[in-house]
Amino acid sequence: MVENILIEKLLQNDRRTVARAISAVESGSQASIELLKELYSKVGGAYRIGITGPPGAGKSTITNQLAKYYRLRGKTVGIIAVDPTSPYTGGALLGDRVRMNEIGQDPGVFIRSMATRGSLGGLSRKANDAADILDVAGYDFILFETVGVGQSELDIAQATDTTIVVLVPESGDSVQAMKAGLMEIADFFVLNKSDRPGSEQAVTALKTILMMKDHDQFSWLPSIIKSVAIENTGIEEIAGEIIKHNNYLIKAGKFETKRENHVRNRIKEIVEDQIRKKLWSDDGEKSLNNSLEKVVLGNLSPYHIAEEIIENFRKQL
Ligand SMILES: Nc1nc2c(ncn2[C@@H]2O[C@H](COP(=O)(O)OP(=O)(O)O)[C@@H](O)[C@H]2O)c(=O)[nH]1
Ligand SMILES: [Mg+2]
Repeated sequence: MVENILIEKLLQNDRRTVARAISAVESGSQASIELLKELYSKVGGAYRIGITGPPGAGKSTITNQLAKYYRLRGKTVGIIAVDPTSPYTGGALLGDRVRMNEIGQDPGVFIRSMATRGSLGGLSRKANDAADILDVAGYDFILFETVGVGQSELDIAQATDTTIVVLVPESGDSVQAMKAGLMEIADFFVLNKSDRPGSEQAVTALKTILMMKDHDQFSWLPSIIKSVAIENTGIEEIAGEIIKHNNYLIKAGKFETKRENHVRNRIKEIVEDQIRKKLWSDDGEKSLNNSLEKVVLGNLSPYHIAEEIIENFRKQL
């Protein structure tokens, strides 16, 4: 049983409790799993937005501006930055401390950075668990900033209600994005740094690629919004497009199915994580080491050993 007082404090958005709960879910402790189980009936109020794209495209700047935009309208914002180079440290945006401090010290904003390096998988589980904590604490919007490289980062950005892909006018950016799988996950695009030359050409190139995708009159066609995030230009349009996309999901009856799909993926991930953990516990590693000799001596193939390990694991269950 999880202490009621802890849940009470989370529901009241007690900052220290929220921070501690997020650290706990990051560790993946059994206690945190019990907490997440108990909280789940209260999850679902927050609108989740993924902001992804290549390094340096302006994701942090857009996240920052969008958070300020929502704050000015009385909404609260949780930010989960899954970006090793993300300049949110201690609630401050490096090189831009003043601006970030404004939102970093705002009690209506909660910023959490998550390390990607050195984390032994489970990144997407951790990000989603942390978002559940923020959701229960009552944040209206949860913004996930992730670099659009690497499968788990794409997974995180996609496991949201609306996914925004941020690109810049540099030639070939949209081709790179296509290769990185960003085209498939975008609900809409933001062409940031539109103060730079080539932004019109970049929009045209992007449109051409988008029109090549299968679509009919019922499809949601991702639009392209130009922004200059450092000047706060285009932020209102981004917020507007998020609402438009949300309305589309609801009208088309896709909102619930989208969330159901995310839950399905999450369950799979939890099951796989836990099986992997159990499988390669001390005993699993030991029996693998013992069996290796048989492969080295040439008696058995890796497939033989794998079958043996699976059979032993099955017996343990
Ligand atoms: N010229 C220009 N620079 C920008 C714009 N938006 C962000 N930047 C700058 O681009 C750099 C990278 O931005 P950041 O938000 O950290 O990118 P991220 O790596 O995608 O999170 C920073 O120096 C920003 O100040 C923009 O619209 N125009
Ligand atoms: Mg960043």
